[in-house]
Amino acid sequence: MATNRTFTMIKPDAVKNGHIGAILEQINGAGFRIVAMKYTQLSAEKAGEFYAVHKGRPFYDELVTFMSSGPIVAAILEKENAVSDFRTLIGATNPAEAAEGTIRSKYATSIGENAVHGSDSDENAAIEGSFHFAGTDIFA
Ligand code: RTP
Ligand code: MG
Repeated sequence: MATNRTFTMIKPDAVKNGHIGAILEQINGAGFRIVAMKYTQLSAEKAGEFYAVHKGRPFYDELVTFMSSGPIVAAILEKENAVSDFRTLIGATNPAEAAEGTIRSKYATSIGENAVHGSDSDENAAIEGSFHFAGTDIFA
């Protein structure tokens, strides 16, 4: 399997609850290398753009408000099979359904405030990575 990349955000709930260090440690421990990273806050406009695919869903406004409510950590991660392995590492969207030991099972508080984002395809990983980082911000 070729080495490839995924994109993640540690969401405002996990940042507020003091879990940045533990989450990054779990990500590194699972074999992902951080090739770009920043601590930032999304405007409501930027959060809406990032999650535009969900526009019209009942949770969209809540999601945009939540994702712009405080700072996040955004990062590009590299590993073999990155997208799928990272989705396994974070667990199901709803923490009540997330497998034991996954990041969401440990740190998410609800289906909306679920601690981390992970890209759902190689194509979206590339789009989401370039949404946050210029090529010169990436150090492979
Ligand atoms: P993400 O994109 O953040 O990695 O999450 P995901 O793929 O597991 O879930 P997705 O369906 O893409 O939903 C994006 C985010 O919207 C919020 N959400 N809230 N209240 C709800 O029913 C609901 N459903 C989704 C979550 O923050 C979810 O991660
Ligand atoms: Mg998603």
